[in-house]
Amino acid sequence: MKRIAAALATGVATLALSSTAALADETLDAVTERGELVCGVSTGLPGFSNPDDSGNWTGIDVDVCRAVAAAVLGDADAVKFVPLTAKERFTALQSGEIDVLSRNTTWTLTRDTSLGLNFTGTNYYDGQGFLVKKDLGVTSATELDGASVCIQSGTTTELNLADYFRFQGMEYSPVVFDTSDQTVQGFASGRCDVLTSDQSQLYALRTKLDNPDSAVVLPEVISKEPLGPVVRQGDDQWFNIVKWTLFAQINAEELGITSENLDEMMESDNPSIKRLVGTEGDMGEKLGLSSDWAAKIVAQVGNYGEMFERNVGMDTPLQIERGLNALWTNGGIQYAPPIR
Ligand SMILES: N[C@@H](CCC(=O)N[C@@H](CS)C(=O)NCC(=O)O)C(=O)O
Repeated sequence: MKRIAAALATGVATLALSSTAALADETLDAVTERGELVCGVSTGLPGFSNPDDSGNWTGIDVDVCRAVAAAVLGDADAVKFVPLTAKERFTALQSGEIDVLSRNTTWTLTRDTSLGLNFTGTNYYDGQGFLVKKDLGVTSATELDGASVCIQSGTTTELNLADYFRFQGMEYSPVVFDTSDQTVQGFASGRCDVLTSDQSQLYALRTKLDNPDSAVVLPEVISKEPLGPVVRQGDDQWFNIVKWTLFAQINAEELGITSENLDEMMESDNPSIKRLVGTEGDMGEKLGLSSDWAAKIVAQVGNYGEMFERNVGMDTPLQIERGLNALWTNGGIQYAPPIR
């Protein structure tokens, strides 16, 4: 009896192992063969993922895709961007239409478990806020009883809004849209008193108003919205590659390695720098990549700080301070495990 049970258990273990083995490496192989990474992004959100008139995509989420392409294919431009609404995004990843989802997506327990997906990290720490017309004279979210609220379907924003109003004992009427452009148009044309979304996006959406100064962001932040890249469950190698791409950028900032000084850094004697840029050790090999995988990321996309400043920082129309997204050594919470 015991022997049968043991044999059965071994059989089950073998079965489990071989099915995992069948899935392993699938995405890396597919991307390498295709010569292009397929990345799911938003339909258009300044600073995060936004196409210009000629179809060139920019933003901090777009740069995450470019960094993965630099690490895997050695070319940050070898990316096909697939614009997705909030409602479409998870199905696109589950079905294999995209290799990575990098679309201001909040990491939650439900999404990390029951959707069959894995969040790989946080490229932007956000929180939900409210944008109101200045002439409404409202200075706090607690004064919003009875308001109509423009909101996007299929988001954590919808769920947090319901929680917040219920907990405050306030009423509201939701005005629901599918894309951010529709949501901001709804707000601009007076369909609602208030627009709610992740705070970073409020600043981005405000730039789309005819007169951005006619609207103000209220001080309350009603939720935690850690936004990050997502992959399918079942391909641990790909999960590691996407996860360590962002960690490499954060570590590069911490070590002072930038796209500008990378050549100098290739000559450094600092063991941590040597491991990151690939002049010592076999970190790339462990990921199934070349030894200069992280050097390529930094050369072509930059470190985390460069990526942040270029897309959403103080010199951009969004003018967002590093705040929570500063490195842990600088009063923020961006912290990456060591490359060793
Ligand atoms: N972070 C939240 C909200 C994400 C979201 O989709 N927000 C809207 C705010 S307007 C957006 O980004 N829309 C961009 C688009 O329509 O493509 C989530 O993961 O559910």
